[in-house]
Amino acid sequence: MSFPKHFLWGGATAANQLEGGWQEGGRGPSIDDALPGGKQRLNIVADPNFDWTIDPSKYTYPNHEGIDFFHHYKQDIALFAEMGFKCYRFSIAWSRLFPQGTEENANENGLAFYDDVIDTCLEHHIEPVITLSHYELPLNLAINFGGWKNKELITFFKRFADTVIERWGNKVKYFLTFNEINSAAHFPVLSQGMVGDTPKKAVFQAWHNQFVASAYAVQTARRVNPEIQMGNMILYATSYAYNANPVNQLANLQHNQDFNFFCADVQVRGEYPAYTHRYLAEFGLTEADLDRTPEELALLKEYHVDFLSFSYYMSSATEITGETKDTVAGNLMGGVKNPYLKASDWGWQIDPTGLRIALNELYDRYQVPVFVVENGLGAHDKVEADGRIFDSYRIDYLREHLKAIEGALEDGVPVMGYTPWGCIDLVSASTGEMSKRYGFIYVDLDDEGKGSGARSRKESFAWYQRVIATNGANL
Ligand code: BGP
Repeated sequence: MSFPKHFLWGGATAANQLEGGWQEGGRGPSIDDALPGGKQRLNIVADPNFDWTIDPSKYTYPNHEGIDFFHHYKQDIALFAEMGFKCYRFSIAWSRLFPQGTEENANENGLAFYDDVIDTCLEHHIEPVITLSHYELPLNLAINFGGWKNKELITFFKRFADTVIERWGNKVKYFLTFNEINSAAHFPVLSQGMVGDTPKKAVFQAWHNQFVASAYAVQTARRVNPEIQMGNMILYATSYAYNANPVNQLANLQHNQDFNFFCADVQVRGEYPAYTHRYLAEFGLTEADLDRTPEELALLKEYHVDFLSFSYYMSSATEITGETKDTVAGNLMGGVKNPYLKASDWGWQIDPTGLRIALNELYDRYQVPVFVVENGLGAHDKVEADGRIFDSYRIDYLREHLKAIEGALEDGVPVMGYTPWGCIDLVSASTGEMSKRYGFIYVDLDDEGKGSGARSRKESFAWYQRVIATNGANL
């Protein structure tokens, strides 16, 4: 079966990882500006002494400088158009519109920037797909409000989301509320703005507050323009039981409930799943430990999302019986090593078949359209003496994952589109490195921010251009 006629081919980025211009146009600092780059980046999750003060003099490249999209967006969007993008997924930096997160009115300079980004997309017939919040809470809301565990953030987010949807909801049809909302199970710092040894109770409360905030955004979209399609966004890593031992099968089922499904169950179905009490109990908590009002629960029920979007990079395996000690070095979610899979240079296990399984599992469970809004291979690219970049490994990775999507379409899953991650090289979320590259477009910057910043087309650029031009017939 071929890809549907209006399949949304495109690419995905996030403001904090590419925009730069971090002190321009009245933008305030976000949590990402204060995070260290390099290997220690996510270790701060467990560091109770992490010094999270607003001190721009100590910010190190590259989190806040990105690839300077702020000054190159016209050129970059033109390159996306040259590849034939039908859509472009990007995020709005909350602190560009509300520098401290608490202001009553949005910053006009920030609005003007996104006016132009959106109009530039539309001039190129590229449909914007906007992520409202992608790992860049205004720093003030983390330091002085304690991040998402604080219910006041619902009000601040509502103001931000209302501003975005009211301003652009007649030009933009697709919005996602929170990027990889479930990733807080592992990294509450990025998606919930909470550092130190975060108690699980805070993570669950923060999730609840984000669910409510997300439902408010859906409510606003319904009011502004009924044509708008609202999506949630989860990190999905297909998970297998390591073997046929029923104990491992049960552990895997519960892992899937807790990690892959919990947030989506609330955001798509509109209510907490039956296993919530079991999940909470794993951490010594009960449902009474959460502050959830009847009005909030009614809001979740009424304003659930229209479609489900997810990132897919890897699969994992569950084994609790101690039959193997082989863990996967670097796999983002840990787990044991799957002997049937190879891994990327960062240890992420590559599994295209797992994407077909993911699409089926998600559609079977939710019965709403699904959108693959991130996928890709982080790799070290080599620039040849003549400036060319041969990234056949990236083409192979993407081709196999597209075949998996084709398979899922054959299975009857309504897949809306495909936006590979980091369609232009940008800063890595987990490591803060520039040298972990995903793009079709190379950006001449290294891990210290040295380089010309010039853009060039990799081998994969022409490949993806052909894929889109043939609507996936020629992979
Ligand atoms: C997802 C995030 C992105 C992104 C991507 C690749 O988890 O939504 O922001 O960066 O993963 O991860 P990394 O940059 O760590 O390689």
